[in-house]
Amino acid sequence: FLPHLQKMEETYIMIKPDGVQRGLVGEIISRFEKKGFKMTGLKLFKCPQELAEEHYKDLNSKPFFPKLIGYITSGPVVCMAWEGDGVVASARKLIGATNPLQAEPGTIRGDLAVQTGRNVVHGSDSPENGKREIALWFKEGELCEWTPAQAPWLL
Ligand code: FUP
Repeated sequence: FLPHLQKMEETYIMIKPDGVQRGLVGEIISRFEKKGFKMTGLKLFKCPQELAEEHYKDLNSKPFFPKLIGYITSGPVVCMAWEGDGVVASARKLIGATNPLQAEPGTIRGDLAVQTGRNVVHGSDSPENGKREIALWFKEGELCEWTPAQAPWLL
């Protein structure tokens, strides 16, 4: 058992096309940075149809599925991988409820969105899905292992 070789918990965060179109990229990234999580992947990317369908495959029987795929593939998204203890649940708290009208003020959706179908950001719902989604959206070599130089106040 080599605990130092165990990978830290990670989550896949994606700024959806409305977030990019509305110029909210910096604002959204900033919330995760300020919280103190570590970014390990970042790219602007136009999502192909098949990838959108694979990412949301658990929802493929829902009536809103075709609209959801149309939305996600309508323009570039910002793909991110973030790492840290408890990052999956914490990121979902920062993001807020799926329906932005129910999301608490102070959360990303609570502050910046009004429609479920335009809720500006995605976050993985479990550590397993975090790994699955990072593997789905990033190629090997696109992720960056690094040690923050001067952040003892966060560790
Ligand atoms: P979340 O984990 O908060 O992103 O929510 P879900 O996985 O339940 O839903 C994924 C995406 O499907 C949401 F971000 C928006 C879309 N959706 C709808 O468009 N209509 C619905 O009724 C529910 C979800």
